[in-house]
Amino acid sequence: MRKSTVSLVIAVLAVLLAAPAFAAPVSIAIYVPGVAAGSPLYEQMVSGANKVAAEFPELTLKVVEAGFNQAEWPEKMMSLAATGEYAFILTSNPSMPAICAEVGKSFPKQKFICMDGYLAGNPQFYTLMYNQVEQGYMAGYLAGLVTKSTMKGATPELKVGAIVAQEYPALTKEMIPGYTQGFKAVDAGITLDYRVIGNWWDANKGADLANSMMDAGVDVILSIAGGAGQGIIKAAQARGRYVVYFDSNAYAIAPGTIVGCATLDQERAVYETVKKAMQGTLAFGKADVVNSKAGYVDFADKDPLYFKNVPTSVTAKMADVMKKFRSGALSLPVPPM
Ligand code: RBF
Repeated sequence: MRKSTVSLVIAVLAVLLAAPAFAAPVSIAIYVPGVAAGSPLYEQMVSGANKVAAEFPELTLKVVEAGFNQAEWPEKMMSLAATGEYAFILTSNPSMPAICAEVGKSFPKQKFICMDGYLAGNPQFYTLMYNQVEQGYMAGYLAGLVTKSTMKGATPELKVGAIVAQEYPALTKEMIPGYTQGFKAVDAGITLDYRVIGNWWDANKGADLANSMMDAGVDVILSIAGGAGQGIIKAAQARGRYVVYFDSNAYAIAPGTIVGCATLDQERAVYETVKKAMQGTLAFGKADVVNSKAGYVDFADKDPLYFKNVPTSVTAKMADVMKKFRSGALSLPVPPM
């Protein structure tokens, strides 16, 4: 072979070997504790991981929906880990680190990525938690402004609502105290009507609770209820009252009814985290907490369905608060969990 041919062959081989298509296959399981549809953080988890898969041809994703029976979650997680097929198991919600840690004892080589959860110092784990005191405050401040406003659906009573699916520490120690701090910052005389559905799927019960609150004069309701939130939104829509939504930008579901969305950028967090895992640079053992200054906790105020349906008397005051959150001039501590 001529020397030039040899160097050509070497060059071609080098390119082929470096090409990502030749990298060893990697599988990641996405364990959805519930169902993805209608649960904003789960939908964002799947879409964030899909974005990484689009960049890494060697990556295969398997989505497993564990359903609403929480008693079955540990066993379902156990069978997933037992396959030994997944380089990483990705999941999301504050109850998952404890469940995975138990399973992880039986499978010490299994790595877990738990979004929307917290567990520090376990080398099998990377976790990322959002500052939901800040998220709650944003929702509460908006709700406070709405209940005091001259908006068509605003009642004379200074009462705001919150309907939640289930109680857990991130909700009772972060979200609800943040929400309360937010509406109290508008007017200390505003009171909270707070109800618990008992599950993440019963839209009828969500609607019943919303109606009973509205009968009592509540004009704006924070919904943290996954799929059951659809019932809350429909009930508010039917009576011309308002909903503040959590986690995703959802104005389009009910324009004019959903008057604010306090968002988490879980899609970005998952994208960045899974990409690092693929590149071998994810810091296992670490537990990150991200806030609004870093852009992971935010309020969706650039959507025309917000600023066209909510009067400037409200949006202007909300904008002042958001300016402070985004610059870091206002930041709220997360209590120990
Ligand atoms: N959020 C959902 O949107 N859908 C769910 O099915 C759901 N299930 C949950 C189950 C448990 C045990 C816990 C602790 C949280 C769950 N979440 C669910 C809530 C979610 O993780 C997050 O806290 C809220 O969406 C507020 O950001």
